[in-house]
Amino acid sequence: MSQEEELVFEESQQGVKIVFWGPTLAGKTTALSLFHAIKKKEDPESVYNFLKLEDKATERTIGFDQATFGLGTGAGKAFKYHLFTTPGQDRFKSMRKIVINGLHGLIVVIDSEKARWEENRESLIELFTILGDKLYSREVKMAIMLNKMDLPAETRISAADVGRLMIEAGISDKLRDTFASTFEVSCLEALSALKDAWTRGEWNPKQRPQAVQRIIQPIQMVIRDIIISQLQKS
Ligand SMILES: Nc1nc2c(ncn2[C@@H]2O[C@H](COP(=O)(O)OP(=O)(O)OP(=O)(O)O)[C@@H](O)[C@H]2O)c(=O)[nH]1
Ligand SMILES: [Mg+2]
Repeated sequence: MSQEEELVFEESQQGVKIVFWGPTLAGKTTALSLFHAIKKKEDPESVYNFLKLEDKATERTIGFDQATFGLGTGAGKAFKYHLFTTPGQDRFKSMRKIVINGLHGLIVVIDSEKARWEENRESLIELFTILGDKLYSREVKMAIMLNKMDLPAETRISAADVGRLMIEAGISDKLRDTFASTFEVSCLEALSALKDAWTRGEWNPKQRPQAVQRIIQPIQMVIRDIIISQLQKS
């Protein structure tokens, strides 16, 4: 990490931290970029920074992506939350361990493409190796994003298959049923809906296109769950 990255990283350890986890090419950076673009459009004052560290040739994350947002109004936006993505490629295992450290929330991104079953399984095994029983403790607020639902049905898995994936990774299916809801999403469709609406000059935060809303929902749910749990503690 460069000095600047280390500084960003250290500062973000002080706020609420939510991490996107999943295999390479699952869509973590795309999901965070979408969330960032929407916040910037709807409430630019709530957006603090967005750092993307990717290999320009392959567009894969080579460090982590990090975006900071504020909640509330005016000076009250002092409550900050930081969204991170982990780099999914094999060679960044140690970086993933650093990024996930101290998290309050987790968005598990699963690539719905059938051919990526093994990568999804390995990514879940690694997550469980790092977090252990913390995964079930409700201490970490969690949502599962099953991405790329735009793929033809015969080439992708559905939310119903996520339980089997969990079990094959040695994680209890309870994680899906009790601890974290599964959201079927398509970042690609969300991106296209966003572009269409912006080209037409139409945007109403209360009536976001469905595909966009599906991306926002799990992230907002995790943020809300963290805030509720912090309020209950104080
Ligand atoms: N078909 C389809 N492709 C998608 C979708 N979301 C992302 N992609 C594509 O998948 C590729 C990888 O997306 P990224 O967001 O960079 O993946 P990542 O999980 O951040 O990957 P790493 O940084 O390597 O861990 C890109 O080419 C995206 O355009 C989706 O919903 N559907
Ligand atoms: Mg990435």
